[in-house]
Amino acid sequence: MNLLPKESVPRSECRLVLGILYCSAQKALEATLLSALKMLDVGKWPIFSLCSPEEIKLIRQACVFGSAGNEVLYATENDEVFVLGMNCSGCLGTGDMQSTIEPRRLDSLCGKKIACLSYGSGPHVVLATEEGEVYTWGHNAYSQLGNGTTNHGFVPCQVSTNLVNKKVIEVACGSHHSMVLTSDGEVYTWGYNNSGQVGSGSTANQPIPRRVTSCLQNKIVVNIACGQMCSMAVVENGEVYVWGYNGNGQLGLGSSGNQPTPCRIAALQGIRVQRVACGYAHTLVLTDEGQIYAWGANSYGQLGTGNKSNQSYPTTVNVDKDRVVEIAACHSAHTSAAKTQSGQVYMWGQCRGQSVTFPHLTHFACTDDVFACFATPAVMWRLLSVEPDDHLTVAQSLKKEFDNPETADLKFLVDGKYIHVHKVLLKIRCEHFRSILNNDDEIIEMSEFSYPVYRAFLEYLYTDNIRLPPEDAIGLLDLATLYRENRLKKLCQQTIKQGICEENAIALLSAAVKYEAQDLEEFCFRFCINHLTVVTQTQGFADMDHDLLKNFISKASRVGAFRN
Ligand SMILES: *[C@@H]1O[C@H](CO)[C@@H](O)[C@H](O)[C@H]1NC(C)=O
Ligand SMILES: *[C@@H]1O[C@H](CO)[C@@H](O)[C@H](O)[C@H]1NC(C)=O
Ligand SMILES: *[C@@H]1O[C@H](CO)[C@@H](O)[C@H](O)[C@H]1NC(C)=O
Ligand SMILES: *[C@@H]1O[C@H](CO)[C@@H](O)[C@H](O)[C@H]1NC(C)=O
Ligand SMILES: CC(=O)N[C@H]1CO[C@H](CO)[C@@H](O)[C@@H]1O
Repeated sequence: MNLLPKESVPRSECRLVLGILYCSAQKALEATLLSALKMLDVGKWPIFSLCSPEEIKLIRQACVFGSAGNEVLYATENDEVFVLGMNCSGCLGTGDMQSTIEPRRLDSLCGKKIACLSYGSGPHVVLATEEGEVYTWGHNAYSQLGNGTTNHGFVPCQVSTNLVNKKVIEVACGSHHSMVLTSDGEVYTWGYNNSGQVGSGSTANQPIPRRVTSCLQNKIVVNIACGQMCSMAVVENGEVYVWGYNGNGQLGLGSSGNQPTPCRIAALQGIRVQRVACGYAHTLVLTDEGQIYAWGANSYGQLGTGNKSNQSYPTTVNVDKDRVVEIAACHSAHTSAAKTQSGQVYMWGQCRGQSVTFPHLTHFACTDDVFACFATPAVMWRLLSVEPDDHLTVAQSLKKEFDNPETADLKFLVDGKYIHVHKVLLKIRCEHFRSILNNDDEIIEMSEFSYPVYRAFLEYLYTDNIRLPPEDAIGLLDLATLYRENRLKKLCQQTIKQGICEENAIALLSAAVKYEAQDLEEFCFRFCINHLTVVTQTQGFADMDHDLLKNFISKASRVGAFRN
């Protein structure tokens, strides 16, 4: 016999506590499910360990950058922009030279929705808003901020020269030069031009945005990328134009001479390219048939060709039988990554010090994680974003419609309160309603069950789940038995088991016996035996039905509860 004295809790309080516990658990679960739908997964980026889980929950866009992944800029769901980390060259845009271990708000960018962002090695940052405005800050020794000076920019400043009335939709940075693409397919560049990466035809640095013309003059550009000191543009018809540094064959022209102006990659004749991605000195393109071509430096196997010899011509990369849908590279790293249509993520090139010369299948779900875990430096190849997704699944839509008087065509009146439902849904979901509901029913009065029980039952038909405290679950178990809803019966039993306490154990046991729930009866019986001293002192025990009490004592005696 269990002789340990236990404090007994009055029945009503016990029920209240269980109800509260139950409700708060349910709320937490719902919040988790909801935020999982649109939460940014930054778990693999070490710098985010400086943010609290609450802060991380609010993040919708983020970019980790800098020479060692020690700087980050992020935007929250309220369009607030924060920065965190070292302050190299004022690249945090906070207006001072302070590094910060706590997120600091960039007031001047708050409320502007960020469309895209890129950064150089200085670092300098180039950001475009959804309105198409461009802001720059950070390192500026080569005029890479595009405002006509070479003073470092400690706060974000809008770049407007030559971009007035232009909507910028993509940005790309090399080590020290900047490039933007406008909605009408024009490309503008500025900054360091030691190798012709500005594409203007001279090696002087370019202090303000300058449209890249020559053979791009009449072309519509749809995608841009920068390597460390080179620039690339994909045009509407799938051709690729390249300019700048070419010492490792990264321009794919079959030569190693730098190009001061855009030049079409003739070797890709007949191949329609959709996207281009540049590593430090290598290039990847993705074709409209889901194939990858690579060229340029290959000292770390970043071309994925199986050896380490540089290639100055495009070479096919065999990733997977499946079609590739995304390629990833970053101007500061020698790492390459790709994602296939079925969601497989591959990586190759420099991977945590190793040289991986063939595409290697990873366990990651996105190419971003390859850069978080394997690239040197570990920085983002793009602005990481979650798409705001307000689509509701069929299940979520139905859940929302439960007890909605606006769309309902039937009400139940229970204990003087209405519950609004939809006939067709009840008929689809429940055999009982299929047989009893008539087309002209509008109100049905219900007196066999209490309001919480009947409401929980109807809600179950919309959600597959039950929400009620364990003692009401006894009533629901009764209902489920009557309506022959076996799954609901199981859920009730589960709820009751999870809610059993010394105060309610006898009541739950009696219910289990009454509704012939043998498994539950056994469970409640075991609980009573394990807490016999306290249970036998409860009101529930005093009120116990005579036959049930006899059975209980005889069964308890058989399991040895009264031995001493
Ligand atoms: C360019 O930016 C720098 C750094 O923010 C600033 O000092 C300078 O006044 C700006 N120049 C112009 C012409 O806007
Ligand atoms: C950029 O560099 C190229 C040569 O590499 C040079 O011919 C051109 O004039 C430079 N552009 C500007 C705007 O100075
Ligand atoms: C390939 O390019 C790399 C990267 O710049 C260079 O260091 C290396 O010497 C080149 N290899 C060959 C065989 O040319
Ligand atoms: C390296 O691989 C490429 C592509 O398969 C091939 O064309 C080239 O000949 C190889 N180089 C060496 C040195 O094996
Ligand atoms: C407070 C702090 O860390 N300041 C540093 C910011 O960065 C500059 C160089 O970019 C350093 O000189 C400062 O010491």
